[in-house]
Amino acid sequence: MDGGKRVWVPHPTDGFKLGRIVDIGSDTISIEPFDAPGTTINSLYDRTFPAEEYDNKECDDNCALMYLNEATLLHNIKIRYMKNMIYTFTANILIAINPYYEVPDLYSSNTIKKYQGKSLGTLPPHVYAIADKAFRDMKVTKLSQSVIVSGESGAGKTESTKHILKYLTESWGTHAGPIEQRILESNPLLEAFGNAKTVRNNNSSRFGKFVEIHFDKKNSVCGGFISHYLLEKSRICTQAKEERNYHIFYRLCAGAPDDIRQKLKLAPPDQFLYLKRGNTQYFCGKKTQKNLSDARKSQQYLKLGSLNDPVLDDVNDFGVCDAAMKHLGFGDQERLGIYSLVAAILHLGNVAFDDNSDDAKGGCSVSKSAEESLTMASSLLGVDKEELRDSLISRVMQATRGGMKGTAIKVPLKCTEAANARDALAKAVYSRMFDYIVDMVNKAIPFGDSANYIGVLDIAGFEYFQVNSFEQFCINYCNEKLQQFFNDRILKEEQALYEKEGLNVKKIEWTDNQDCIELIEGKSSGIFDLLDEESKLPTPKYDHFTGEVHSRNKNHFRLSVPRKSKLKSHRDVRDTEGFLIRHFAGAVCYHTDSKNPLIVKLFQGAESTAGKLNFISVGSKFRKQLGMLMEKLRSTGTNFIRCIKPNTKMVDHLFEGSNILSQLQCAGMVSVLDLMQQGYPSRTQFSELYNMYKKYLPPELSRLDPRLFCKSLFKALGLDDKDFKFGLTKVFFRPGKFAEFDQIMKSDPENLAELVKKVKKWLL
Ligand code: AD9
Ligand code: MG
Repeated sequence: MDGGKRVWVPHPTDGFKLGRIVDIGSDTISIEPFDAPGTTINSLYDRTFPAEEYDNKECDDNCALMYLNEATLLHNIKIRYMKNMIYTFTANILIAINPYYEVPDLYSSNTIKKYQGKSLGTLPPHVYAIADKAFRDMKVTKLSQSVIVSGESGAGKTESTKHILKYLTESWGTHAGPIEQRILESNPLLEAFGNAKTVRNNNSSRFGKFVEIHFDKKNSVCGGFISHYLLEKSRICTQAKEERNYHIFYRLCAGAPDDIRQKLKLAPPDQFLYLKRGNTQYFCGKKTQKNLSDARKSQQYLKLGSLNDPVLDDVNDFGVCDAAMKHLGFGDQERLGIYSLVAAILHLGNVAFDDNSDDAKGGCSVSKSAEESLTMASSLLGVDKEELRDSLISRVMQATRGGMKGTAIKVPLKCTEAANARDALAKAVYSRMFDYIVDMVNKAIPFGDSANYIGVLDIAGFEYFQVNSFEQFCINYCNEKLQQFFNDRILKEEQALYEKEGLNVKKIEWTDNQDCIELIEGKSSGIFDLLDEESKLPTPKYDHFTGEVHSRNKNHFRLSVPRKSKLKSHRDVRDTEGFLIRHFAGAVCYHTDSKNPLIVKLFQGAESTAGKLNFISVGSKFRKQLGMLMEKLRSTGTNFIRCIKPNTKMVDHLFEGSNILSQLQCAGMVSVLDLMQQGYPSRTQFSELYNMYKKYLPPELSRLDPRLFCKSLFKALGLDDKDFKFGLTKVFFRPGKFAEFDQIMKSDPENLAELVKKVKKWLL
């Protein structure tokens, strides 16, 4: 770091700002930013990064940069993004920025053809390049492959996943044969039931999925299979402000044919309580006062429910979803059955209760005005109306006498308890229906003689909100596991490769998150086990559970008491309202208080068998599912795609640097660069290098053995020994050095002739 040198310094919104060093202090460096001459910024040494020589130079692979650091990474993807190059490699990892518009010709059939059979790096970075690599690796190694697509909500995971599936099925299917068609058609169907409009994404997936495309011995598509994870259940009953329930509800209300509409007593969305918790007004268009009143006047309900997003067309989308179901073999009766359940949930949501204040027994009853809703709900669910009423307003308790089970007695419920019971029923019905639909889709996709598969994982990234509950806890736990897997595969394997090739590079450290995973899934004092233990107590309590989490994990680096409720004394653990976990991507406070009870969520997973409550917690189920998924991932070759959301406005060509930087940090990209900066990020097989350049050289030199050829070439070029290392099968370059070498090789013929002479001389 010398005076006058171009450097990047941290900037609150852009991420980094470019400037020139004007003074070097003992703790900080003073920089004069290029866009504000005459001013200076003081920056810490370890947050100031050397900049590339030219502002507008960009490269396909971040590893080819002269300086590998978070600032040059951010800058490289920025200039590429602004030129519509949304994909960039970092070695084999693909970074994909959501363009928020259709980039011309990016996904055409011609483009698909172009990428078939091409080695990574020979064509511009693309999601197809990763799909093709997975396919080629599967073919060569006979090992199943997975593609892990990650990123925050709206970053483009689901779109990337669809492009991979299309690439694979279009390239190696039987050309729009029934298998491929069904695999692709499962998307609109699952999205109708599992996606919703949120403030972050108009089509946000509220479940995770792992889609496998199976190939036979001849490497043709022969089947598919979908596993799904963690459907968000809270959305079925309430939505945050400006958010919607699952698409299917609005689509059914808006697009169902008249006979179905009458049979199911469907009404405009604003007549159903479950559909309007997040919204005050339903209409299309800008939210001006005039529009609001016009919408109310015209009573355009069928287009309603799309909030201020004119892109969503519920009428049309109902047709698309219905057609997808038909193609997947859902008959008229099956489809009607599913729509009936959807409508049943809507009517159930309108069942309101009144407290029986004058009744000595207490309890509540279904409001008079809600009788019709109860009738519709029970008839569509196919249960007796009185039985449904009973199950909502009372619960059955087994009395015990002297340790023996006595008779069952009915305990009346209060209004709020009855409403909870109603919501729990709605969620249980919906989530089971979702399971059923995925099962049906899997049955509809043939599954021939599979030799291997390529699986694509599209699962929510690390997230935190103002209030974080069990759903965020599970998602973030999953992301901890995936991060560890990423570290294992990329960082450990990189070092293992150096070792295998005998490079003698010193060990590089990275932050291991095993301790955080242990805190969550560890035996007996881990949070999941404590949750299960709590559920087995006669009267589980959220505050007792929270207290246990803290007292059983005292002084754990990853765990704290949320600041608001710092304990007055160490014995006073009961005061806590939750816990704070330091995840790899940031600290998140999970609430376990009564407004957002972890325990209540736990009991949603309770299954009643033979009169006995048998608690299979949502947590245990997810933990088991995730364990199986990790097992699968470990047994496959892996490819990573890191999706980046460019801005929170969801518009094209707007690069919010600081937000993007933190996404790159969360995705582990910065640690990868640190590793690469200390190591040898560019590498090629001797034979590949030889093939690449032999055409520039005369026959007597191209006859050499590839390793000798490379050695003599490097000597002749006078490359600095520090810039490269010869391994057993590959030559490795320090950051930026391969590009320099390539430039020399491809420079003018006179140079080359001179070079040939030198190589010959060196060989003699
Ligand atoms: V969530 O976690 O499910 O909320 P995703 O899946 O990461 O999220 P999604 O793929 O749904 O995001 O992308 C959000 C929107 O961005 C899409 O609906 C498109 O409008 C837009 N998008 C994403 N990728 C592309 C793309 N490659 N080209 C054009 C895109 N538009
Ligand atoms: Mg998605």
